[in-house]
Amino acid sequence: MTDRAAVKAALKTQAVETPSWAYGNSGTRFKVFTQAGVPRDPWEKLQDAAKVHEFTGVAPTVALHIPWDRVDGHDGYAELAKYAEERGLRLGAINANTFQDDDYRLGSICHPDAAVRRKALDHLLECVDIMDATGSRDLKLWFADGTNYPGQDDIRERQDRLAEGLAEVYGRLGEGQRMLLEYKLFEPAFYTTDVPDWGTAYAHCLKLGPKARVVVDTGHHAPGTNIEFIVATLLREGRLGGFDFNSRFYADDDLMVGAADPFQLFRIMCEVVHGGGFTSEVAFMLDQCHNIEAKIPAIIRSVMNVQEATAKALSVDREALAEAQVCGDVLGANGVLMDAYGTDVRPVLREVREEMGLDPEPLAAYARSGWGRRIVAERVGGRQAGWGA
Ligand code: AOS
Ligand code: ZN
Ligand code: ZN
Repeated sequence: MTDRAAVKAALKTQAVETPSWAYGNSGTRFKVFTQAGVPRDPWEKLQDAAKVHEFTGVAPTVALHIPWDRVDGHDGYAELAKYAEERGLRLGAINANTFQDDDYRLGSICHPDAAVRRKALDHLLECVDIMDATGSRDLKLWFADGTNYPGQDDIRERQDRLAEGLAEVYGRLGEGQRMLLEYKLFEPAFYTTDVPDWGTAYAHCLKLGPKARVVVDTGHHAPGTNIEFIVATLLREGRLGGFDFNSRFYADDDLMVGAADPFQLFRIMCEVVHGGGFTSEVAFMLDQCHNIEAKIPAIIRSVMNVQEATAKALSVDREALAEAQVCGDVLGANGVLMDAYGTDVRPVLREVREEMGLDPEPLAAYARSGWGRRIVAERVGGRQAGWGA
């Protein structure tokens, strides 16, 4: 049997990092459906993120994206960090962007032109400078680098350029800072992606050193991939840096995590809990684009979905499971896991929220707060909220 008090205690330690870009307008390459009241700058993004944390109690950090969240110089980022702290938040991972400049048409740190590689590396080094100012632990690197046609570039030489660039940035990391390397099977490159899978990311991290870890974005695999196997293996090797949680039906859809396949999310969290990954060493980040749904409630829903999968994973009767596994009791072992998955954990999560001094129903509480109406009135009404509001 599992200890209810222990499950609740663990749930109270949970921390889910929300991404700044999930609060703003975003969409697909076909259309961005803009929404009234979305943040106009990083300061307003933090105002909205503070609401997610206020009503969930487990979303204390916000990932930034450079240049989307660029502010003026070192002092500006220190001001942003202070603004976050005044709202009960901390700034989280710094996400680099080497995929939107025209110069990056043929890649960034894997580009055949050394001058373009230099430009990309200088941006990555700037992101580490920003981490110094914000106190962030993690530099998150996702490279759109790749090729669209056989013969376009040398696959091996691109790996050499990647290794050389990562090594330079790794050497810049300060005490307590980490590099999180994120892989993605395809998109926007369609023939080769220079960091396409967990094996490539893992191999580069091994060469770099202990500060380099892998990020598992749950939308970045071929359909049917056993993601929990990757999670178990990276945890076992001490190289799981974190997650970019979202869900997908077909590709990197960036939908609300748990919305497409809650059973897969449960299986992933089972390996996290079983592998000792339910600690601050693993960053539980969201990476989502809420194109048609209201943003703040969608992020609250995502956080709640991660909590529910975690609560179910914590409810697995590990003794009974191990016993059944050792005996080769296939149905018995599967039954133990399915019993946990079938457990309605909403009551225990309501208790946890009440014990944390929160409303047991975050979405209803947020709706009653009127924040959604207020930001439309304030931000659409033209008052430049900006920082210090
Ligand atoms: C892109 O598909 C990746 O998921 C990135 O992690 C993410 O979208 C990006 O970091 C946002 O800047
Ligand atoms: Zn991602
Ligand atoms: Zn993605």
